[in-house]
Amino acid sequence: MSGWMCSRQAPFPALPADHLALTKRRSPHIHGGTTVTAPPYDTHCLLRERQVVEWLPGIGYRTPRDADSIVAVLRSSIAQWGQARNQFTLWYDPPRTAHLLFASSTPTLEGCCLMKLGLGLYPRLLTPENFRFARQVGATHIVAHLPDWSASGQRQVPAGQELQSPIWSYEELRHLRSTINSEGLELAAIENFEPGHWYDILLDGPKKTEQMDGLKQIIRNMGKAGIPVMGYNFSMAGVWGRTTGPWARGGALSVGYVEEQAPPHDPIPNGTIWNMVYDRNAPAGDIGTVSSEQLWSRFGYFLKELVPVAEEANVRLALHPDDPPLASVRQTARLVYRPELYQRVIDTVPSYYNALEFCQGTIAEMHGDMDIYEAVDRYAGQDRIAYVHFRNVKGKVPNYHEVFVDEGDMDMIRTLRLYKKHGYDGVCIPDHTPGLECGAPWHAGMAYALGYMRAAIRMIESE
Ligand SMILES: [Mn+2]
Repeated sequence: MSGWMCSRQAPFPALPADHLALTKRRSPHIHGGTTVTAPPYDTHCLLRERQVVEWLPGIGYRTPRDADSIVAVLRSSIAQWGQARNQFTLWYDPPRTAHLLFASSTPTLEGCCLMKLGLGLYPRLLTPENFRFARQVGATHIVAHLPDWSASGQRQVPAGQELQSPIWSYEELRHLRSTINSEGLELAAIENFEPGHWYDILLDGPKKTEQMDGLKQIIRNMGKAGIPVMGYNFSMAGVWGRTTGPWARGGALSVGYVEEQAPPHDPIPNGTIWNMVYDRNAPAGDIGTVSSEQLWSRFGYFLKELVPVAEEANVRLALHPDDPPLASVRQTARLVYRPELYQRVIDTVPSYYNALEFCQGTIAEMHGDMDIYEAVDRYAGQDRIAYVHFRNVKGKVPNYHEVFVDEGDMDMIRTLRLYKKHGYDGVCIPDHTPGLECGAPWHAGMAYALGYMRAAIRMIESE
């Protein structure tokens, strides 16, 4: 590999401004840290305060070459660096250039996986033991699922304020990320605002403007803390109506939506959003009907207000589709219940920072103009997937079951090849899995899914 290395002592060339802009746009995982230690090899690039200085003689952006051959060269180098346990992350921007980025807190990727393996954890699971569990099964990233962080008792919130969910401060977020970093992992994303942060944005209520200011501050705090993605679900009814049964292989318990077993579509009571109570003293009554036009209007307000802040903060907003993907639930319309509706989301405010929390399982449950493979191809091809929920399913709405990653309707390897085709370099997490029959059903289920994913990613990366 020496043929394309430069000397560590060589001066770094200045890059044109448009290149730096591209670099910043394509690298949400670069955070404004301090200069990092370059590996004890010849230096390719150095990350300094959100700037990448790149030096790849002969294969840089000035010399267009086939992206695959560049990546092949980088891969062989990375395999060696990985063994040396240096810290790096790789992405490439086909076909124009290839970059190696060194980030101060990005854990080592062993070998070369453009896709990263992650584990999603609820507040009560955000413990050092579970971080080590994630490392042990090969994950490098954590997604922190925080909709009930305040109410869970895991967060220090003044008495009586847990339902109102004060906005997450920079210090809290920094501490959360540091705790994860200290176990050798990176915090890839936060998933879901707390109901108290934004119920009147969803409901078009009197506190809408005030709560939008709060969301903007959260996004700024996340950017400052170096958390690159905010996953969310723009929905009144949230995840609703699912039942549990022995539907996965061997009678493993899993969830699903079965029309005959679903509860009645009663209207949503006042003071409740997402099946969570934010006001115990709300007046009697319910929120009534929310039409599709009303929902898209509220969503448009949300995006137009928040995306510019997200761009400034270098935090991607990532929308989860509706689960279950019905056109309406409890008399409230749903935003993304067909795969093509994701395009409407993208087109509402075109920006790299208006992105998707791409739930393969939910999309596979949908009817629509395209199947799951066309959906991956389309949205990965637009570089709008911030991270992936990688799970499998049998059936479609209104009757489907979640199953083990290797037994559903979807060819998961085929989907991975499509992510690879588009140079997808984000995180894949198992989302949920059936529980395995043992003393630790959740952990065993996750370990099974992550082991499968790790092997599959390795396999397709070497193709
Ligand atoms: Mn999901």
